Amino acid sequence: MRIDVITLFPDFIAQCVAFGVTGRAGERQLLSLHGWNPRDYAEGNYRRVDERPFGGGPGMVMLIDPLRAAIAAARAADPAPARIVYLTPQGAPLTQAKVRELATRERVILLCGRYEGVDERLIEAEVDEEVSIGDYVLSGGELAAAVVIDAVARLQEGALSDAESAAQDSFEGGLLDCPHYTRPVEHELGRVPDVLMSGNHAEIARWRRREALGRTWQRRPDLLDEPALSKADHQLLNEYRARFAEVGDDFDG
Ligand code: 6GU
Repeated sequence: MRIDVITLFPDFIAQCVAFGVTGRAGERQLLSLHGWNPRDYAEGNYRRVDERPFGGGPGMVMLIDPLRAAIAAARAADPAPARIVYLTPQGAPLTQAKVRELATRERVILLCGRYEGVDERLIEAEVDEEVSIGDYVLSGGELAAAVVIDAVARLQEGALSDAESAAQDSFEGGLLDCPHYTRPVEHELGRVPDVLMSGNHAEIARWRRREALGRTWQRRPDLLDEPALSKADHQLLNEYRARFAEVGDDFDG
């Protein structure tokens, strides 16, 4: 996959994804990342990329032409057609489903705004979709772009080892992830649930499913489509609820 990022801070994006799984995806050439700075396409001695908004008000708006030239340069660098995604708090919320969809594309161009935003005419002419990473305000799209790149990189075939397999991640089954434990079994902070050391794989899978369902019910009821759950899942969730009613969430068996 190829990702081009239109940003005033290309070095920041490169640094953000230079480590861990995303760094490795780059080294393995599963993902190629290219930054394009609109300032390099701006005119005049001052290389202006922003101006005051018509109608007045605070902040600055990014100019059409430097952005358009940077997008054109990015497009021209590779013949594959690119989807243009603008990172903005006005966008559709980023979900794992959206990440999966973007991850299947051959090419994506991420457009990062700074200041109050980007001239709306540039968005209308060039942008295919607008994406937000949550209901809070960042001072620019760069961190959001790094979030998209990370989430998409780890889904590229070969990016994760078996041990890191994405299949069991939170959200991949529409549920939050179950809790995890490692050595030592006994610690002053508590004991690892016995079932995880039983060697009984069916029981372990059942425990993990119950914890994932229970956590999702407790923490993110908005994600839980109860009517759509299987009979077995209903039973697991009811077990969790019964236990919760009895001992709260510090039960570990
Ligand atoms: Cl994509 N950009 C900015 N500037 N702020 C955000 C955001 C994006 N998503 C949430 N807040």
